[in-house]
Amino acid sequence: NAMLTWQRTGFHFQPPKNWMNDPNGPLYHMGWYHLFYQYNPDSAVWGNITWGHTVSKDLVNWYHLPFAMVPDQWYDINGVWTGSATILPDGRIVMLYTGDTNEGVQVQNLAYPANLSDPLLLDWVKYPGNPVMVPPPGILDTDFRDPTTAWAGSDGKWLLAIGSKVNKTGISLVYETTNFTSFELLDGVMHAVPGTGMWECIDFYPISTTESNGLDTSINGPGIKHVLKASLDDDKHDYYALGTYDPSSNKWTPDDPVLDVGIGLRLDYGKKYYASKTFYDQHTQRRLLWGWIGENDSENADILKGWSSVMTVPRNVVFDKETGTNILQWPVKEVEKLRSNGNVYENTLLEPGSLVPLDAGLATQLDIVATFNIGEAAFDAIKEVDVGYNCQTSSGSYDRGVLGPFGLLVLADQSLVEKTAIYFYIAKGVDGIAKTHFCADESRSSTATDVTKSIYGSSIPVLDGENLTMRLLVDHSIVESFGQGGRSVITSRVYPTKAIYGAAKVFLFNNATGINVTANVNLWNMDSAYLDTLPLAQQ
Ligand code: DQQ
Repeated sequence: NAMLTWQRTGFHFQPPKNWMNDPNGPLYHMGWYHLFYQYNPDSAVWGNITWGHTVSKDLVNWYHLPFAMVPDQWYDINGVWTGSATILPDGRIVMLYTGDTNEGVQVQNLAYPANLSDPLLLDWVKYPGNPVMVPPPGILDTDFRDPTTAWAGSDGKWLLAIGSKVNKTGISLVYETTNFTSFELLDGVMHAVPGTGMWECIDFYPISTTESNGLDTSINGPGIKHVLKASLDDDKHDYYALGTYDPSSNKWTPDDPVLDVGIGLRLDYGKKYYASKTFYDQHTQRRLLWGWIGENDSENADILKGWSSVMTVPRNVVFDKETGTNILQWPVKEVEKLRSNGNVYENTLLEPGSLVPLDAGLATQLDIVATFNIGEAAFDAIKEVDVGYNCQTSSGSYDRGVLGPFGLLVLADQSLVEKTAIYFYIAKGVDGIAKTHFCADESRSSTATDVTKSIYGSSIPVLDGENLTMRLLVDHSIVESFGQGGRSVITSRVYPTKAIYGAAKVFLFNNATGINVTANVNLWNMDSAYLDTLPLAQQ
């Protein structure tokens, strides 16, 4: 079926077939980036969880390797679940992961490469003394999972966090170890947020408030904040907050309690973005982020097409020095080498109600950067409008507001029966202060009926004098959209039936009634990345 085949991506990582979920244990070793992932070898739905393994030299082209770990021990026979890597100062690699035991208990296990001098890290040894951590008193057997990368504490001790919950309060437990075989639970919790439920896949790392390089997970001190991220099992979204970590009390405190973990900022406002994980790339001094993007189609469709889920393009994470309130996420610069046939559109005037086609050639794999300038006089004249605007409850790109929506339509067919809209929408308070929203409208992305189609997004910080700008990575059934340099990100999964192959088009649109918008666009076709087995010559 051509339509289903078309949905496979050209430059987003996917296994050759079957089910994938969380990214696991990302690391850089001897010239190779390693990514492990939750994988079902037998079908396109979750189960039999095994660690898939892939490597890349450039974060763009990926080689599929044999499984790193399979469920074959009593302590992981029901699944080799999510884990993280720690690289010790002497170069050893420690992998801690959750095992679902023969009795359905969640325990933490240790594994390590059999041969550290193998750049591909093909063989993994499970520590014979596993498990190394079992659920502590007061924690349910099914609420204890996903160890983080460890960071160095005092006196040669290592610390790591594990997500859990007590009643409906999401918590982060911290364990201490010297040898990664015996662990001690520290008193209290590093952080807890009532009402957020089970915290899966905690991610915890330092971020520099002054420099643009990433930091090794063990770094702390002046000019550093700590990001705490949890994946909320109850609502299946990833939330993060910026805060301060005090190792002496083992407490992390959010900068702003209103923007605490699970109630404040989302890592990605897409419907499907979950279980993300960063690692410190010591090779290029970057903090790189992977996220798992599930499907919005039906399980039947997944079985028919034989696969489910893709990974985001890896994103570089830095502190947003301009706002001071959020991180910035941006596709790693390596993906730009896939750009070809660049096209520039300068000062395209978009009057109210206008629609302008962009000549994008084969528009199924694209990188688009678009900047929008607003006619200032008209904008200033408008005092109060759409104060209560909210992407989720709006009619999306079809709205005709005074100051929005305007943006891009991608994966659109010529007659616009199908289209995915990424747009800005500006609201203004009585005080005349603008609040900008960055939204994705999938509601008309497909004529298929077994597909969830939503409108979502968030408000996005826009500083005085800034233009509105968005970058879109379009890749068949996925669109990653970065607003204002990555202050807010929205990943969409869409399933066009008409706007596929040569029929896929791109348009600029302005449905605002009260303003002219001038757009500047850079658009590139994206070549496909290599996503296959490792050629013999490379081994
Ligand atoms: N996926 C894993 C768990 C984790 C969940 C199991 C998050 O370890 O909590 O596949 O998606």
